[in-house]
Amino acid sequence: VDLERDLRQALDGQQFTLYYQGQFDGATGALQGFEALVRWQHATQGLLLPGKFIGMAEETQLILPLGAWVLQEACRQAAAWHAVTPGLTISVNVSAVQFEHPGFSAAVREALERSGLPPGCLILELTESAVLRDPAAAAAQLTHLKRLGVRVALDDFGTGQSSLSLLHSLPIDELKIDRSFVQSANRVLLEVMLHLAQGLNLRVVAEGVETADQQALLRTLGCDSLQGYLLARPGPAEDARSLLTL
Ligand code: G
Ligand code: G
Ligand code: MN
Ligand code: NA
Repeated sequence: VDLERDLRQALDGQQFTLYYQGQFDGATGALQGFEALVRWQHATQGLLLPGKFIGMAEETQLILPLGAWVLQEACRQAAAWHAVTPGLTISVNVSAVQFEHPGFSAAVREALERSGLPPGCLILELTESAVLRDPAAAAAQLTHLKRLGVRVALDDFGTGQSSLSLLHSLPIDELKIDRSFVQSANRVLLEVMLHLAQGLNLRVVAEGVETADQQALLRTLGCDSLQGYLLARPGPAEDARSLLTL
C-alpha cells in the first residue's frame, strides 16, 4: 500500500531514470544499440530495481503512465545519441498490461514523433506470455505497431510456451535468447534455437553473456547480437555515452 502511494508520487516527482545496457555485434563486437532498463530513485530506499515495483505498477495500471514515460525517454535519448552513432537501436521492455491497452500504439507513435527517432531504430521487447494471453488480440496490436515501422522482439525466448506456428504467424523481428540458455552453454540447445531463428528470418540477441567461452560459442553459432555483463553492465546514460565513441 505504501509502495503504491510512493509509486504515484514518484511518477509526479520524476524519480524514475533509465539505465542502458549495450548490445554488440556478435561477429565484430561493434556497438549496435542499447536496452533501456527502468530504475526508481526512491527517496528513502535508494535505487530500486524493476523487480520491486513493476508488479505493483501493473496491478494499479500505473504501468501505463510509467511505460509511456519510459518510451518517451528512451526514444529521446536514442535520438540524441544518433548525432554520434546514427542507426543505433533502442530496445524497450513492454509489459503485457501496456501491450494489451488500446492506447499502446498511439503512445509509441507519440514517442517516435516527439523524439524524431527513426521508427526502425525502436525495438519493443515483449514476453511470450504477453503475446500468448490473447493471440488474436496480440496479432492485431502487432499489426498496428508494424505499420508504425518499429521492430518487435520476443524477450526471454525459450522459457515460455510459444509454439512454432505462433512464431511463424506473428510479425516478430527478433528473438532474445533467455540467459538461462546462454549460461547453460548447452551447445545443442543454442544451435537449435539459432537455426530456428535463422530459418524464420529472425535476428537473434543472446542475453546474459558473462564469460568469454559463452561469447566464443555464440559467435561460432552466428548469433547476431550479444548482451551481458562480460560486454557491458547496465548503467546511467553518462556511462552508456562512453560506449558510443569506442
Ligand atoms: O536490470 P533488470 O533488473 O533491469 O530488469 C529486471 C526485469 O525488469 C527484466 O525482466 C526487465 O525486462 C524488466 N524491466 C526493466 N525495465 C523495464 C521497463 O521499462 N518496463 C517493463 N515493463 N519492464 C522492465
Ligand atoms: O527480462 P529482461 O531480458 O528484460 O532482463 C534484463 C535483465 O537482465 C536486467 O535485469 C539486467 O540487469 C539483467 N542482465 C543483463 N546482463 C546480464 C548478465 O550478464 N547476467 C545476469 N545475471 N543478468 C544480466
Ligand atoms: Mn528485456
Ligand atoms: Na530477457
